[in-house]
Amino acid sequence: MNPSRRALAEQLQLYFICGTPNTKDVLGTVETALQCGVTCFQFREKGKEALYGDKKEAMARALQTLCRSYDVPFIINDDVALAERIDADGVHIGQDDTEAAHVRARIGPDKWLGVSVHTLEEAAAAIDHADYVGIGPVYPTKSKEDAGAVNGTTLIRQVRDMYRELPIVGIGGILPEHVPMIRQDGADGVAVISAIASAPDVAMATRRFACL
Ligand code: 3NM
Repeated sequence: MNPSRRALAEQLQLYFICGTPNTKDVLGTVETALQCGVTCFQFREKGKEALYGDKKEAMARALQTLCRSYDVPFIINDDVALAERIDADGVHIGQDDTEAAHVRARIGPDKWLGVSVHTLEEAAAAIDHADYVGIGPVYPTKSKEDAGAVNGTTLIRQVRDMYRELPIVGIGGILPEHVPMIRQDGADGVAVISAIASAPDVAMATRRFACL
């Protein structure tokens, strides 16, 4: 694997995703998670109680400042304009969001672009533009209303077999005990919302992932 891809893959080991709909205290939750070993963070502000406009931007900036102080990449879900405005480290998009080629053209070669894929065809379409792909849902999830069919680690294995150097994160319903198998089947890391954001003890939950 080339060095920059290797570095990116290592940075994806424990990828925490969170927004205001996922916890009452986003800033406190994210700071604790950063202290306890999160290696990448995505601000995903989606759902009924999501912030918009100035409030969303203020929250993004506060989270970005936190991530910077822990030297952890700060990625924004879907909102390319916000990512550009605040100079985020990258953008993550799903299949229903703006097309990967278009986002890459906007953000340039130096920012990270992550794409969620749910089939081999989607993976094949993403690889020309994406720095990494998120593959899921590995297990059932309550955090994404329109999540597709659960595919376990089958698709991760297939994508890894076809694209040896592509950084991959597994996503969807992942708990610490799942991590060894997901890695063994080809993912570089795991992306997690509820197992950290909804944990009664965020520090302990994050450490359980981080020590794997
Ligand atoms: N994307 P949790 S599953 C944001 O399959 C997201 O692409 C998915 O949250 C996909 O860790 C998912 O709480 C939700 O299950 C992940």
